[in-house]
Amino acid sequence: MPHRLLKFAVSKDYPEARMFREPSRLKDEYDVVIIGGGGHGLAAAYYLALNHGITNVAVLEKGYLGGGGTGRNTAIVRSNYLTSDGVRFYERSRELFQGLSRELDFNLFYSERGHFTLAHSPASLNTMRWRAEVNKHLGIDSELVDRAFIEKCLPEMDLECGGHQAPICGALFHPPGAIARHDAVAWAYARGADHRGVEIHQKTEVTDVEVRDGEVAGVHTSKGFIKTRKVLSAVAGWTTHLTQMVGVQTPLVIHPLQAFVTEPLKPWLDHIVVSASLHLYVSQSSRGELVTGASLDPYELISMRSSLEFVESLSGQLVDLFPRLGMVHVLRQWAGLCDMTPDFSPIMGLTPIRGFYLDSGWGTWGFKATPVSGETMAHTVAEDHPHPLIEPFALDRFERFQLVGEKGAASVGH
Ligand code: FAD
Ligand code: PYC
Repeated sequence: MPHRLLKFAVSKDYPEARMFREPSRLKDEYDVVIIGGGGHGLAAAYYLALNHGITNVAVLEKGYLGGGGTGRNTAIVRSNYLTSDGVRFYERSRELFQGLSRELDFNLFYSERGHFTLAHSPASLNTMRWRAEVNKHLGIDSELVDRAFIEKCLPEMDLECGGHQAPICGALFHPPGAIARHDAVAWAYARGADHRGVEIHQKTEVTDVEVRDGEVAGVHTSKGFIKTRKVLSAVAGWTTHLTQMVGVQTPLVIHPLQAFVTEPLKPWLDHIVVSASLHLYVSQSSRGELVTGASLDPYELISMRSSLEFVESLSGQLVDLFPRLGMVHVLRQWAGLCDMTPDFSPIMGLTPIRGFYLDSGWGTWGFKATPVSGETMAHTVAEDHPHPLIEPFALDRFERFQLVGEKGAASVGH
């Protein structure tokens, strides 16, 4: 054991520094209140302080930091989307992710693995080709690959899928596709925001938002009323609760999404593999666990219960693709809430209530957007004007029929 670690273990003279302060009470008033201590809310707080010098900010979290989707996702980061608006947005996030461990002085275990989206039919190969062309046009490393290439990179995979599914005929390959340590992203942004003066209040629930004459006047919380003229809602799967409080209508529907991890194995799967036809994706974490999931539970529900049916069906599909996994044990499973939009793109920016800003519609795709959503929402709140990168994601696009269709690029088939 290293000497320094031993010193920490046995001596009271070297207490572990706390990640961030635990403020004892709420102030009467803040310049900005951020609802939700997930990655998005904390990143927005960090960039408000860093880029705009706004530090009289409170992040209010009803549970614990990262206890929502941020600590429940499968940590895939990529920018191989289908629309130019989507590609530009997620690519900015990927760029920020690349330098984030250094910037926040916190090891986020960001690991570039290469991301395969498998095609099992000529039709899905066509979608992959379309994505590859859009991606390449915008300077993203992304290309169509054939069976020989896939076999070379993924020798353990059965391209015939055990004869139970249509064979794999090609794939979209995105070399910069990466994974990261999801909850560390929340902690690192929290620490960065705290160091710059932002207050983070856990176990503090927002129970109502006070609106007077169409403008935000404050928030009611489980610990009392706070005055503020700017509220950022960054609550992902709970967004419909918040929008009901202020009377803003959105097309969001909430579905559970489940995942499981296996016992840890020696490293053998370098890449991230997604099959829309098999409704599954899998990667191997730095701890050796296989992290895997499927498509959404097919019903609207605000519940984070997981089911045996999910593990049974996903395991079967996984073994079709990787027969050796038949002997591997499942370690744990869980579910999270996904605020789904009709076009599989987020809803970000201003709302009809002055001073009420939305960072929502993160569905199954929001972890990778954590840095860019923080950066662009901080700009939007500070300037009271949408950042150019999020203009396409405005709430009123549904009235203007200007959807940003990303269904064909959103993780597994839904
Ligand atoms: P959250 O992390 O959910 O944070 C919202 C917070 O708000 C919560 O902590 C909640 O407690 C708090 N809150 C709610 N209401 C209130 C209130 N009234 N007062 C105070 N606090 C409140 N995305 C990817 O990009 N890649 C993936 O690989 C991926 N995999 C996923 C796998 C699963 C199983 C799931 C469920 C999701 C996955 N996602 C993925 C999506 C991703 O997890 C989310 O989009 C993302 O985490 C949203 O982050 P957030 O900070 O906006 O919200
Ligand atoms: O957005 O890449 C993604 C993803 C994978 C699994 C869930 N979301």
